[in-house]
Parts: sequence; C-alpha cells; structure tokens
Amino acid sequence: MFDSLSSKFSAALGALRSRGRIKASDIDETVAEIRTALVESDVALSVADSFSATVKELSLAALDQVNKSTNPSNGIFEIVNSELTKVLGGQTRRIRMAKKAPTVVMLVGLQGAGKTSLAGKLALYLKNQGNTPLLVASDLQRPNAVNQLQQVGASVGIPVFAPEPGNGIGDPIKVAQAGKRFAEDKLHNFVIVDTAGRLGVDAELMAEASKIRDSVKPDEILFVVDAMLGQDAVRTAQSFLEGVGFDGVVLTKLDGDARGGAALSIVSLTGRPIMFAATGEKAADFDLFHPDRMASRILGMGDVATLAEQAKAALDPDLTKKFEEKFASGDDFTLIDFLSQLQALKKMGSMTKMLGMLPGMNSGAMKKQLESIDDGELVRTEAIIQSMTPAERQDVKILNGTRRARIAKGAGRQVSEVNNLVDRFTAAQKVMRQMRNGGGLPAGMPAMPGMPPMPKLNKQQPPKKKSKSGNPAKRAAEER
Ligand SMILES: Nc1nc2c(ncn2[C@@H]2O[C@H](COP(=O)(O)OP(=O)(O)O)[C@@H](O)[C@H]2O)c(=O)[nH]1
Ligand SMILES: [Mg+2]
Repeated sequence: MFDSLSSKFSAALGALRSRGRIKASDIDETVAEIRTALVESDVALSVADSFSATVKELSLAALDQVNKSTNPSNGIFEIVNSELTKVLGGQTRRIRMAKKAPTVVMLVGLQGAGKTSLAGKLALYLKNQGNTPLLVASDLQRPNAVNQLQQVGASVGIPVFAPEPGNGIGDPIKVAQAGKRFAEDKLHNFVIVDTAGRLGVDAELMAEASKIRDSVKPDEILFVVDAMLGQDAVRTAQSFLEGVGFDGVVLTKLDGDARGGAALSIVSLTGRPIMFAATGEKAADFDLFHPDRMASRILGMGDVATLAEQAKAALDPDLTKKFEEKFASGDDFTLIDFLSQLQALKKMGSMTKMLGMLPGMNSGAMKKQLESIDDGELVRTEAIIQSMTPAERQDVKILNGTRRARIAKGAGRQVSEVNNLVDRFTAAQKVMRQMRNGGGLPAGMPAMPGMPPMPKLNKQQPPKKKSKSGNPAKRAAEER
C-alpha cells in the first residue's frame, strides 16, 4: 500500500538523517523532493503545493528548536508526519448511527469501483461489532448484479433484500424503499444499499442515485472509488459530490500499486473524510481508515496499532487466556501451542501484508526479505505438526531420525523441512523461557497480545545483518 509514495518520502527525508545540524537550505531541498514525490504519486498539484509550503514554513520556524535536540531530523519528521495526517483527514471518522434505527448507508460510485464487494465487507465489519445489517440490492442495471450481491451476502452470512426473481427488471428506487421497510419490520439496525454504477459519470446515473437518496434518506452516503484511478478518482469524486452528494469516501484496491495520489488529494479537494479502505477481494480485507496510522505507514514508521488489533481479533480470547495462564504457571511452550499460534496467524491473513505493518518493513531490503516469505509455508508447517503424535508434539526431544522420517512422509514433506521446523521451534521455545525469566521481548519482536515472537518462516535465512542499533525503531530508521 502506497509503496512508491513511501519509498519516495523515505528518500526525501533520508538525506536529512545524515545531517548533524539542519540548515535552511537542507529544508528547501527536502521540501522540493517531497513536492516531487507527491506530484509523481498523482497528488493534485494544488494539494502538493500547499502541503510542501506548510511543511517548509513550519520546519523553518522550528529549525532553531530542532537543532538543539540530539537528532534534529526527528523534529522535521514529526512535522511531516503531522501534516500528512492532516491531509489524510486528521481524525478517524466512524459511521454515525441514526437516532432511530435503522441506520441507512447508501453506496455510490462508478461501475467496478468495488461497491458490491464493499457492501459485504462493511456488513461483515458491522456484524462483527454486534449489529444486524441488511443488504439491499438496488443495482438493477446489470442482470447479474443482484445475484452477485446475494453471493456476497451468503459468503459473510448477511441477509440480502432483493426484488422477486422473474419480475422483469425492477425499479431500484422501489427496491430501496421496500428494503428499508423490511429492515424496520425485521429490526435490522443497519441497511446497506448497493446501487448501480456506470463506466463513466453520466446524468442518468446521478439522477437515479439522487432518487434513491431522496426515497430512503440515507444517514451516510459513501462514495466508493478505486484508488488506482489516481487523479481521475478525485475528478470522479467531485462529479459525485455535485451530482448526488456524499458524506464519506471509501478507497478500494489499495492493495494494487496505487500511487497514493487519490488518498492524499481527495480529502482536501472534496472536504469529505476517507472513512474506510479496502485492500483486497476478501471480506476481511477492509478496515476503518485511520489518517494517523496511514501517515505513519507512508513515512515507513509502520502501523503497529493495526497489527495489534488484528492479532487480538484473530486470537480466540479463550485460547489467549489459556496460553497466558500456561505461560505464567511455568509450563513449557510446546508444539501444540506453536500450532495454535500458527493457526491464529493464518487467520490474520497474509504474512506479507501483516509484516508490512511493522516499522521499517517497507524499506527496500526488508521488502525483499518479506517477499521471500511464502504464505504456503504456514500450511506446510501445519501439515508437519499434524503428522506428529501427541507425545511428539508435547516434547520434540524424542524426535529421533526414524520419527522425523515418518513425520516427513506423513506430511508429504522432506525430512530437512521437519528438521528445520524443529530447529525454529526449539529457538522459539528458548525465547519463551527467557521471556518468562524476566528477559522481556527481545529487541525487534512485536509485542502481540498473548503471542510469542514470530517464528522465522523462510527456509533460507538471510545472512544475519549486524545490528547497528539495539533499538528497533532506530534500526528501522537507519535502514531507510
Ligand atoms: N484487488 C482488489 N480488488 C477489489 C477490491 N474491491 C473490489 N475488488 C474487485 O473489483 C471488481 C469490481 O468490484 P465490484 O464490487 O463488483 O464493483 P461495483 O461495480 O462497484 O459493485 C471485483 O472483481 C472485485 O473483486 C479491492 O480492495 N482490492
Ligand atoms: Mg456492483
């Protein structure tokens, strides 16, 4: 997400890091580079200009102060971080609930923007928070649209209100109204109305969306837009703002190599907040948009907050508790625990995506290393552990050559892979013992709720880099 923007920012700010004292001319240079980075990332010119002007003004004003500290570049970094957060919208904006249920959310946007997928993602998100959403199929443009929403609904276990089949092509406005009434009757507290898009902005599309809007009086109209459209995303947003109006923006396809421009321009140019971000086709590839966390990611400072939240959500609370109790009681960490942790990791989604949230992980060197981690490795590791007997899982020390060969055969893997797993596990076990003995988390390991440090999953361990600094944040900065 925002990879190229992130690397350009890192390059622009990186030069400052090597300076002991920062001069006004250094600021000029850095700001000019930041401006280029923004323009090259498709950020609207007016936004790039005002952003760089503000950063320059604030940095120059803070120069004396900043130069008093041991690491002057940190002060400038903070200014950029704070301005970036502002451009991205400042505060996180959550969905406002209607005073009287149901809260009606209407989705608008071009065809292919990701509205229908988003309807499912949003519904699942709301359901996970204890709500009872209903999806309403008001896209009757394409013959398959209703069907698609029904499939999306089924995949996340959310009911879909749709026109009766065989009724010919229905009236999307009537369907929306009937859907809202249905939700009132059946006490659904959220209604998500999926609407039709077109390939381009046109008057008919705006007129239909406006009629639906007037008939169901949505509490929130969300404009859904493909972030990969770059500058066009902003132009489309402006047309929808005039044609239908909306309360918030949802950026989709942030998993692609979107240059980031849309995210940085859209808030300034429409005056509407980005509320959600979609980062993939799966229902779980979705989250609230947090401007501060996003700024932090763009600046290569990672997004540990999101990582910790995902870890918490993926971990079964019972399991976590059991693990913590066991850990506290002095029992040893076994392969069975290891397996449940791996399964939890798997639930959290792609390793690469997840690890990308750690500070410094977006730098070039780390990136290559991350890409060498293969999500399939988790599946293979699981297979190996499952081929062991309970006694073997309890105590790896009994794993002699014969047992290892049998396990490899059972899992359809090589003996070397079994050996490798045992080695990694033994190392993790050692770390767990050290932690219990008051050592705390080793440097560089993420503190995840109830989770041991992440095992190394790639077979070819990269040559150990000499750690320049014991402090992970500092080290990440050095790697930039
Ligand atoms: N990679 C990726 N694909 C997405 C994302 N959101 C939607 N899509 C895909 O984009 C295509 C269009 O999505 P759809 O929900 O049908 O768009 P709609 O026409 O606005 O309803 C589908 O193939 C989706 O799977 C996303 O965040 N990332
Ligand atoms: Mg659709």
